[in-house]
Amino acid sequence: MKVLVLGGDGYCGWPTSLHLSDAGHEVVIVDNCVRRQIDHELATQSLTPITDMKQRVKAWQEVSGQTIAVEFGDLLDWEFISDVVRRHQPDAIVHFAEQRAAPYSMIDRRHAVYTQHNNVVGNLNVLFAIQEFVPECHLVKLGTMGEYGQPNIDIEEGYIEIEHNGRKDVLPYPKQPGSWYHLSKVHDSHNIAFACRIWGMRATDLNQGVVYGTVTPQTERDPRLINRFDYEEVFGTVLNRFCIQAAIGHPLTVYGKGGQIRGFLDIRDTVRCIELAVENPAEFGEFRVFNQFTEEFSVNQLAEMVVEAAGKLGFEARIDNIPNPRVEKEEHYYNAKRTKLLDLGLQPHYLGDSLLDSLLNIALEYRDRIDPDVVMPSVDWREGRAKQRVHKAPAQPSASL
Ligand code: NAD
Ligand code: USQ
Repeated sequence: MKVLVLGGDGYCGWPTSLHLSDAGHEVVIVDNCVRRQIDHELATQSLTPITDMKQRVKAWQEVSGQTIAVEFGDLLDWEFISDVVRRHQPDAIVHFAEQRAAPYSMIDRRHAVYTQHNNVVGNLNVLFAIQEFVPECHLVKLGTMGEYGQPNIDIEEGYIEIEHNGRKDVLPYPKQPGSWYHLSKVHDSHNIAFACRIWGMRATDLNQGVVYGTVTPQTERDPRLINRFDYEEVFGTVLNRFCIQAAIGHPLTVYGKGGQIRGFLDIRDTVRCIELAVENPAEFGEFRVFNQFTEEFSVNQLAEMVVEAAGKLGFEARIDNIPNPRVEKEEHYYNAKRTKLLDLGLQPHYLGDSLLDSLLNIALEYRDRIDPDVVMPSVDWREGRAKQRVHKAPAQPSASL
């Protein structure tokens, strides 16, 4: 199949591009590399030394014999994205290309507006490009488990049957997102569902949990193929952060009581889930929703697992419950369904000793690249304006912001 990977230079998009290419698909990466600019804005860098896009695809061609084409450009630019879709005529479009950090969206008004503008308008352009140039194309869109929030009932996969005043219907599951970023994903989901209803488009919304790890069988094949690993307070996700904190002797930063439960998955499962969704497309007119995670953990559980794994490797890690910079439930019920990807054949990598060891070893290998000044959280959900080291303007300022 011919697959466009929007956001193919990012943390999930790069290993997915390699995985799909390795599986025999013709891959075209579309990216404006804004994530690399945001590293400059935040005065930080990936823990792992990533090479630029040109070197990455050249290295892949050398080790695999496969070509990955690259289109540099912005999804907000209609002329660009419509031209790319028209020329390539993809069978599937995998859409990762959004601003994905909840804290980034909470820095101040400009970052909130940037996030929602980038994500919602970029996604709308993709929908219109499919409708105009490739109406049979299957859209595989990355959503997030955080769209649902943490309700006091079981979370279903996208839809829930409701009985009200003696009548029943199957309706979209209620959404209670926890940041301007997570809200942008809800808006995307509504727009995609509407496009499926009015145009007969086919789409899969993958409500992904928090991803950890960095290595896949393809990225291991050459140092130039290494994937990014975010660890700082804005883009670093919790388990990756705990591993680098342990590696530099920084207390593990559990926010608040640490009873926050989330769905998690290994980056190797991310790439496999995308492959499963691409190779088993939704029906025309169907807005299909999968919950994409493999295990649930509380933040406290993860911190304790890292302390234990570090101890086995011979170094001491300790936990510090710091004031929670976010507004979120710290003790709550959580039980989310996740059967549809398993039914399609997903065989999860569960978080065990060997996986934690390998995460800690990566953190130790690159510990000299860790800047301790960007570890503690400084973006506060209650503030609504920047008061910390984060720079004043989003990476791609626009006159309208
Ligand atoms: P990332 O920031 O590493 O990658 C996103 C890529 O998209 C970057 O390379 C960036 O340059 C590109 N991009 C952003 N806006 C663009 C635009 N307007 N035009 C062209 N390119 C643009 O993020 P990631 O961690 O790889 O996440 C990918 C997707 O998966 C996101 O949509 C995110 O919401 C979702 N997701 C991620 C996680 C996670 O834990 N990382 C979990 C759940 C869902
Ligand atoms: N947390 C800590 N300490 C830390 C960092 C985080 O206790 O040092 C807590 C947070 O308060 C939160 C939980 O860990 O309760 C998860 O935070 P996170 O930063 O790992 O993940 P989150 O902000 O939810 O966002 C990430 C990705 C986002 C994706 C989302 C999936 O950045 O793109 O959508 O995970 S989900 O959480 O299922 O919505």
